[in-house]
Amino acid sequence: MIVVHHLNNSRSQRVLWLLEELELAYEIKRYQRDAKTMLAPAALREVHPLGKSPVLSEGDLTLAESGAIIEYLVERHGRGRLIPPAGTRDRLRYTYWLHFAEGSAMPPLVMKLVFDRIEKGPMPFFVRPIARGIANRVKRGFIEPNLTRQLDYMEAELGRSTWFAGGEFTAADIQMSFPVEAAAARGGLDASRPKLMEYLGRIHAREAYRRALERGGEFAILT
Ligand SMILES: N[C@@H](CCC(=O)N[C@@H](CS)C(=O)NCC(=O)O)C(=O)O
Repeated sequence: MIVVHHLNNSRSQRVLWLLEELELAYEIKRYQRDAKTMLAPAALREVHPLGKSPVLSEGDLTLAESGAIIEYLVERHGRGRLIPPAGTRDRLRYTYWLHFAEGSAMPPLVMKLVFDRIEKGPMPFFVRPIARGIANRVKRGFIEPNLTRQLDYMEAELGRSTWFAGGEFTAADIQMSFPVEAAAARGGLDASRPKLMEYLGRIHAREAYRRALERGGEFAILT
């Protein structure tokens, strides 16, 4: 049996969604973030040494990293669904976006979250101007220009095709959904980039996406 080690409000929502798209049977083992730190509980480290979500287990296999999990599920259980045919340009685009999501899109979004917290979080009054000054410089000089370039790029790519890897919905769209949702939540994505906003609308309208939300429970973008 496939078991998803599912942290509330997390990337493991994507794995539930893929499993729903593939209509596979699975169980959910739930973990709750610490209300103060928002970190995963220690129990998740008993499943995988890094204690991050998602983790998938099936028989004697334990697999972490959402991209690896998605590749595994599509290859092992997909029966050719949600992946462009091998050897095509769309297949290469599929691989590209599958990696881009966590390798390039997420890092500046996570950095934004961290530096927003430094800027706004509680701290001794005498440190505040220095901490805020540093956070501000990093955000303006590095994080925001990168986010803008990435959003412009993704917007242009969705001008080329309906989905990231071509005319058909693929598992790369499931992987890309998290950075696009995160960009809408805190990365400056708004109606000024209509292709990305329409893309989000198309994702939210999918039956399997809704079923995954029902099974997974609360879902808001945190990290
Ligand atoms: N690149 C990893 C990132 C995993 C990750 O950072 N997961 C977050 C949830 S979205 C997490 O477990 N956060 C809780 C913590 O760090 O304690 C993936 O795509 O699986």
